[in-house]
Amino acid sequence: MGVVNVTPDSFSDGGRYASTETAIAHGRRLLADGADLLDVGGESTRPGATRPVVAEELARVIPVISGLVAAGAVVSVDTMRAEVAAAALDAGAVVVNDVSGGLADPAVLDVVAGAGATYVAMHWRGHSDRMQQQAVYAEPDGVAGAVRQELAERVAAATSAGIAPERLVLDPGLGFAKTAQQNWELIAGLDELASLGRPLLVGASRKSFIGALLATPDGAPRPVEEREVAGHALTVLLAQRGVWGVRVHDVRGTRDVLAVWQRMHQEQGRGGSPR
Ligand code: PMM
Repeated sequence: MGVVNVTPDSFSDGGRYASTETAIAHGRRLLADGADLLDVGGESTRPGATRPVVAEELARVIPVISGLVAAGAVVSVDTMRAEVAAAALDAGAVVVNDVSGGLADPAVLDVVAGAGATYVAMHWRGHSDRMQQQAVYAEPDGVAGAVRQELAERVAAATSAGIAPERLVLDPGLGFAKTAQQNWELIAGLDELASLGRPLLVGASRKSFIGALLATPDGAPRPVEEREVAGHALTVLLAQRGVWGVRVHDVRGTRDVLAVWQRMHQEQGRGGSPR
């Protein structure tokens, strides 16, 4: 899943593709680089971000979705709002990627169910202005146990709204109400989420826990645009764990590392043993 943020303020690429034209051109490049799915979003979820009004979010994403659908892309809309989800599906999107898993605007679930679309429910505890205060997970189950439990509740809400279970994808929500330490614990405990029986999507690309991992000795985080190699290493590990998808900014590099992984996987499947 390639990221097309049509926002002035996303932490990872804020402002670079904020106009319709630059966003479409960026999406087309990601498509040419081998993205299976393009995720178009008009609201930044960086910690402390202020939300755009609905009309602004619509004006950002709908023309970009139409343009990318016309270019042959399979498109998802990254939104927490029912009105935006409905307009995006009308414009040709086929997936709704809701970082709130239906908590911010429960009517999203009805829109997705009515359209028969695919739904990505991410683990979320609150809007960006207050999510870092919510990064508290009780022992003994810790972050993986709590995220599993809270995602199970979102699965129940989505299916009771009429979304078919086979149209549901789950996402641990790295960086959303989670400290760097909790993100790593969650990645290590991914099998616990897989036990919910739904495909998993993981968004780690360029996030601050990678910046913190690669910080200088005096603690300066690695700049956003220099986190890609570590992200690719994580993609290989996630592929090995059997995730359904990765949400990334650098589609070309991701395709490269997956080509290596897939080739070796195929060889091992044929009985070859890597030296
Ligand atoms: N992360 C961001 C935005 N949308 N959607 C899903 N499903 N999973 C994520 O981890 C996720 C998301 C924030 O990152 P960005 O600013 O780079 O888009």
